[in-house]
Amino acid sequence: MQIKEVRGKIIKDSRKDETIEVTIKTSVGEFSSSAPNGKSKGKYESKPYKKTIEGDVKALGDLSNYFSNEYIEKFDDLRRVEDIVKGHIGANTLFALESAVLKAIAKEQKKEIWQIINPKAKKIPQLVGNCIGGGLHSELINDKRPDFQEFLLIPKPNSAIEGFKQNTDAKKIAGEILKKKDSKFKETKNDENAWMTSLNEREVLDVLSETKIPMGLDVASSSFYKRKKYHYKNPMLDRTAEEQLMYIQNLIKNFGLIYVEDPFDEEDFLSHAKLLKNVEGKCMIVGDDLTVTNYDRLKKAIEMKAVNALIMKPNQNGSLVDVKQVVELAKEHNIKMIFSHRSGETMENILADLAFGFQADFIKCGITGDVREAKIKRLIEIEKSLF
Ligand code: 2PG
Ligand code: MG
Repeated sequence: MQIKEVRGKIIKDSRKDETIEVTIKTSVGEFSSSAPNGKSKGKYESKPYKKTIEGDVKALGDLSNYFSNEYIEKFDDLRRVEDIVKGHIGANTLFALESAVLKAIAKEQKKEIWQIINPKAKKIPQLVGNCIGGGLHSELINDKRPDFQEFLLIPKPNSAIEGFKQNTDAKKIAGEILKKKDSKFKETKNDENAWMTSLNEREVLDVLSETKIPMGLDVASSSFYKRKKYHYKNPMLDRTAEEQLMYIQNLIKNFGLIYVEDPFDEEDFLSHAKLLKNVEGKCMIVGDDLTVTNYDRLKKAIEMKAVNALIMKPNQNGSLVDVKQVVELAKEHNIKMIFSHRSGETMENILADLAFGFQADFIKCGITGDVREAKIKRLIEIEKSLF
């Protein structure tokens, strides 16, 4: 397959922020892909654009003719695309470009995208669904919201289709309970289509417990960590790292949590390690802002025994070649992998192929809403094609 032309276009994501869509014209047709946008971003993520989104669109146009001599037929050939564009564009643009290239390779080979990554993939990742939200993704309701960003449901059914059903049913139930318990509840949804509430984190966990589905948290704690303290607003109190450790440990025990993402600030590998030591075997301690889909950050987290699970957000890095290396490192060290959406999403559904192709343990992509369901539906389609 040869790339004859590359162009970028500015589109809007689900939050109405600008993002990039890349289209390539190839010997086997035209293919487009778009990148999502984060809001609670890790400090160490790659920059989404070299300088500006307009600058990246222009750079793609300028480089458009440079691809025509390359013959691209397998995943590792993405390296040759990177030789041409790296240094000229940012992570969002690179991710969208490489995704479009994977679509073209799959088309030429009459295969699915996941087969280009691993034709022997078998295991369907388990769903992680954001049911109730707080933090940076949610508005204040009567001046209140939970300080934690995401309250997650992690059903353990035999199939993606059944997991999706369990999550959507449970989300409805959670909405009914919120209506009774939260006098300010207005049935509004946040950036990721999760319920918004004025309740605090323990009250929300009480609500979710009633669904009987295993629960998790994305604390996204870097977003409320300043001057060595975690500043809670609901209720108003500050916790030191030591107090945060005890608190999170108590929540894991009392609510039987099986998953906690970013419980400590993105610089604090040591507190993660202390927590993991105490809950190992019971709970996944998940790096997101801590590890930012970056090989060196994951290596450090492994050396310090800071995490036993890892968020993989391809656009935190940009390069799918690097993503593959991070996947291999995680597998080598038995680190569970969660491929994840961003809070600002598009209808792009390649996340499901990446999660399945790389044989992730989980896929985190919300529960309802068109941009979230696009990924789940693609996963269900893959599942059906296996039988
Ligand atoms: C997260 C993500 C997705 P954002 O923190 O895990 O839920 O949020 O895309 O805003 O970084
Ligand atoms: Mg996160």
